[in-house]
Amino acid sequence: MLSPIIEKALNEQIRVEAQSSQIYLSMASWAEVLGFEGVAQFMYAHSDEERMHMLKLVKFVNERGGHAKVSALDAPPVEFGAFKEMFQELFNHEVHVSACINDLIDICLQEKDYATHNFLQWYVSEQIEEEALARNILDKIKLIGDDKGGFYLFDNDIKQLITAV
Ligand code: OFO
Repeated sequence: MLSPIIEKALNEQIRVEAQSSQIYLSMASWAEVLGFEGVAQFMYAHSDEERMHMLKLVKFVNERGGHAKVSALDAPPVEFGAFKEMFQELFNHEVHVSACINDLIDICLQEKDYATHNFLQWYVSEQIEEEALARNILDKIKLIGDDKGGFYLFDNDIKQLITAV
């Protein structure tokens, strides 16, 4: 059984994951409109992955006797400047999500909710991977700089970084 404090905190994380999915969907659409098919595919897949993170939390909350709630989301930006800025934003957002997970884990320890603490370990590992992936992409983009040919190759190569949802 979830305490009201844990239920509220998990519902907030459901909103964070849904918001992440929306932001990456908007990034995907922007990249697609600009004709960068690989980046668009990567972002669409990433958006799906965030939705899966959200659904996993929804199921957990309901299985533990709580009520997972679907809340309003902020509209994400529709344009992202340059790809370097877009991937920087993706990295910053993942760092923010990691901080949210850490806060959630703190609350679990305060509440002595070891079942939720255990469930959240999956998210801890996932965030390590996601931050590393975002950092890796950002490093590549910085190396490419203004080289259009390099970016064309990157747009093709990024498809290989799509992880199974
Ligand atoms: Fe990429 O954040 Fe979910 O967990």
